[in-house]
Amino acid sequence: MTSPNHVDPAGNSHHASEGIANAAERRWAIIVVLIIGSLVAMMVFTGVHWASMPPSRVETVDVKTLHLKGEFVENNLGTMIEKDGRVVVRLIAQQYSFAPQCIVVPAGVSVTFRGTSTDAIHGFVVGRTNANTMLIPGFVSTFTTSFPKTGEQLMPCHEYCGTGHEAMWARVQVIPPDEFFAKAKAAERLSCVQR
Ligand SMILES: [Cu+2]
Repeated sequence: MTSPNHVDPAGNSHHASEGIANAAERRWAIIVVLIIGSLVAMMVFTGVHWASMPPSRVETVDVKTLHLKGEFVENNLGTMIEKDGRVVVRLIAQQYSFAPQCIVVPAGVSVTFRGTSTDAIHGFVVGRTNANTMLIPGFVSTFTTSFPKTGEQLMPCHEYCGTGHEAMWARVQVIPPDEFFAKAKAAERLSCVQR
């Protein structure tokens, strides 16, 4: 049964409730504009401050011939010193391991990582450092960082890639730069030492 009072005898309450609704709508509109404004401000700040850009320069690589020719053949993986003196680590992720399984890098020196995947989307993070990227089949992921402290770090896959995902990890040995460059003189490719 409907209430007999649904029409206000004074005729004013309709206007009053409309006023309350308008005020609430205006309040929420202001809150939404403030949220959007702060998100845009954050985007502008991070874009300018960290010089982050849209990924317009996308490097691609042919998954089918990855192991046969080019940059990511087996004997080109690992840490190397390029002709221009840069320290470059090349690695491949596949279900469910990294190649190489152990990476050696010098402490306090810029190191460029270049990696890709042969199958699913993988990723890695090195210990508690900011070395962190995704590895996507067909694309080359690259970043440059440096490791201030020596020691061994775990490098787990951090993108769920299948049933063996939790067992997918490698190690990163950060060694003193003089030790690193002495090793580098003796060999083309640097491998981890058993400690
Ligand atoms: Cu993985």
